[in-house]
Amino acid sequence: EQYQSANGPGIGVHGENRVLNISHKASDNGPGRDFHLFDFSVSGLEGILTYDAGEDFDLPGVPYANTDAAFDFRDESHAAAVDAHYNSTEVYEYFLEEHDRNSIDDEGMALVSTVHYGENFANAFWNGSQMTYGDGDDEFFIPLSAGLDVAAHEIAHGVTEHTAGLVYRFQPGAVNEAMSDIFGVLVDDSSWHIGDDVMAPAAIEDGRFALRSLEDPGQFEVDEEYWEYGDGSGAYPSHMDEYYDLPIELDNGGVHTNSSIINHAAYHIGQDIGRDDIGQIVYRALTSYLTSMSDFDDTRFAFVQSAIDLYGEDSEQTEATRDGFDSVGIE
Ligand code: ASN
Ligand code: ZN
Repeated sequence: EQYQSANGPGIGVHGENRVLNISHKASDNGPGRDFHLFDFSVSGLEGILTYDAGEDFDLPGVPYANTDAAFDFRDESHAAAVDAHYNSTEVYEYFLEEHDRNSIDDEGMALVSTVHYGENFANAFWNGSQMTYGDGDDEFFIPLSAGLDVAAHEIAHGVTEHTAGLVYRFQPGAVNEAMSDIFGVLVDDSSWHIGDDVMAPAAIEDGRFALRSLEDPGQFEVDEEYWEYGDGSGAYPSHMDEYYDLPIELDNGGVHTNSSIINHAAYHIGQDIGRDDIGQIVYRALTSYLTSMSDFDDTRFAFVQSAIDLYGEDSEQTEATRDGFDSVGIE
């Protein structure tokens, strides 16, 4: 099938005006033709393709379509699709410009997203081949594609799968999660929080203005079911002293819980040397040193060795990396 590229305006979940790269089938050229959120404008990239699950669970669903090039206020449900499509481009550009990486596999594989996954589905995930976004439950989350950090987190899972291949359980799984959180914050503006654009008003009123914090993990609480496996505080851990000894049935052995310890080390390093340099160190660690079974100690080694490779043994970057891991009790 031949596609003809076009541009279309769109409005995001938070009302942002965006210009989208879209397309229509070359054979379908008359009025009322279907415009798809399919972007074939980037050379060397197979495409940025956004699909609609229509509140069902089939993936990828159908191409996200509209009979007008404008994905705007005339249909509010476009907003989640507009953001998924737009944010994929932003994350693609981050990896290309900062790390010379051409998409998830570094060979230009298509960035596929599906929106309107399930009904009131309050999560987003990478399923091994694509990103998937629920519309949120309005109690905790709004549509999850509204978060650039969420998109970066999910796409980074794809990058990790194609590089280190960290298994998704216990410490290697927590490192996997931390890689996604760290890239999540680095792609998205200047905050060190994950999910600050996708919380529902009710959650924000409750003080839950983000899902996780790399800066101060303990300001948020983990799932109550996990509390008895930690130090009793219920807080996300920021030090090995606060490690959650979770069984595999709970959060795959703490992948979203103990990840905060690595997250917090990265925050400390980033505070010392800046977001660009910590980004280079993390990317090199992920692509050159971490493997499927790397634990927290291996992660310290991978970060420190990457800092040495990039900046030298006696550099402030290497010193900051050692200090960052010291400060969370990974020594
Ligand atoms: N949003 C979660 C994540 O990407 C979904 C999951 O538990 N895999 O980590
Ligand atoms: Zn994740």
